[in-house]
Amino acid sequence: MKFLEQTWRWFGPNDPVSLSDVRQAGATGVVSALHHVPNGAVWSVEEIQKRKKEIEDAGLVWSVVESIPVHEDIKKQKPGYEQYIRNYQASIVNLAQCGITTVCYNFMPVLDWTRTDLSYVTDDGSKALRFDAVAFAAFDLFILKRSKATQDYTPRRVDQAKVYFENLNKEAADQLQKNILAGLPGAEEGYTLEAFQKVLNEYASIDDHRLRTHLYDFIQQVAPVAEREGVQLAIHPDDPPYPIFGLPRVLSTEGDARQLVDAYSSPYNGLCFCTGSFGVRADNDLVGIVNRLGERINFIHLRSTKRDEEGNFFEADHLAGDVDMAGVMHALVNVQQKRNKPIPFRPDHGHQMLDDLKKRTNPGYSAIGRLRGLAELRGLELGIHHMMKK
Ligand code: DNO
Repeated sequence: MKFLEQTWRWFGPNDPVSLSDVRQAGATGVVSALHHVPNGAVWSVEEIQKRKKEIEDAGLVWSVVESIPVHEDIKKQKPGYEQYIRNYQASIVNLAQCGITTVCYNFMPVLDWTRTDLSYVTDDGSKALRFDAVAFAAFDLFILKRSKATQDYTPRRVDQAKVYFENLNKEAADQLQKNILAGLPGAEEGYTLEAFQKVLNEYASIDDHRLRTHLYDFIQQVAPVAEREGVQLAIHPDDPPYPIFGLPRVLSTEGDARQLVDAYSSPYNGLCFCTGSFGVRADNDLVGIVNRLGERINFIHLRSTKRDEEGNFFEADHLAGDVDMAGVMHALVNVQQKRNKPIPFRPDHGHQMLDDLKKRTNPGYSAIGRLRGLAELRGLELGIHHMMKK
C-alpha cells in the first residue's frame, strides 16, 4: 500500500512555527517559498540551495514550492510580460537542478486568498478564518466605493451592506480593509486603498475569456519546460471560488480545472486539489473531482469549510464542515495507489487554539490547529488503508 506524503507549510526563517516544530508534528516534507525574492524575479540556484540546506539540516526535505508567484503582467499580458515568463521558466530549471520537483502557483488576479475576519470565535472557543459576504460587500460598496460594484450585488445585499457599514466604527472598518487588502500569509502582494483601485482599473478590459486565454498561454509556455525538467506543476484554485471585485476568476470549478489540464496534456501540468477552496461551492463534487481528475493531482491541501445560505463561510475543523473528508481521502488513497511517487498533502490552515491563542501566529498557520489537522488526516488515511486490506 502506498501512502501520501505528509507535508507542512513553512514560511521561512521568520515563521513563528519552527522546523523542529514541523518535525515534531510528524510531517516529513516541507512546503516553502522564497518570499523575499520579488515577484517576477528569477529564483537563483544559490538562494534555493540556501533554503534547501536549512530545511535539510532540520531533518526534513523541501518537497513543494508554494508558490512561485505569477507576475500580474503575465495575467494581463501587459507588454513586456514575455520576460516574466522566461524568468518563470528559469526558476523552474533552477529548482529542478536542486532536486525540487513540485511547484504550486495560482492565477487569481490581484488578490490571492481573501477573508474578512481572521479571528472568528467558533463554538469551542478556538478561532477560525471567516468570509462574511455582507462585510465583503460593505467594503466593496462603501469603503472602496468601486464604481461598478452595485451591479454585482442584489438590492437586498446592498441594503444589508449599507446597514453593516453604518454600524462599523473606524477601527473595525480599518481592520476589515486590512484583512482584505493587506495580504494574508503567502499572498505576496498587499495594497493600500488607492493602489488597489489603480490595479483594479488595469483589469477593466480583461474579462473571463481573456484571463482564461492568458492562463492557457502561460501554461503552454511553462509546462513544456517543467515537463522537460521533471517538475510537476500544481495550480491552486481560486479562494473564494468565484469572481470578486469584478475581477474574473478562472479556476473555481471542475470544468475550469478540466480546461486547464486539457490546455497542455501532460501529467506535469497538474492541479493543487484544495478541498477548502473548491468546497465553498456546493456545486463542486469533491470526491467526483478526485475520481475524474485524480491523475492530474500533483499536490493536495486538506481543510474544510462550513458555508451558509447567505454566502458566508468559515474554516471548520478538518474533519467537520461541508467537506466529506473521509470520502475525499478514500478517493485520494485510490489515486495514490496508481502513482509511483507519494503525492504531497498538507493540513491546510488550522484553528488558533489552546496555547496558540496567547501567541502571535500567522492567520490560518498556527502550530497547534494544523498539528490537530495533520493528526486527524493521517489517522483517517491509515484507517482507510486498514479497511482496504480486509
Ligand atoms: C492560502 C494558500 C494560498 C496559496 C496560493 C497558491 O492559505 O492556500 O495562498 O498558497 O494561492 O499559489
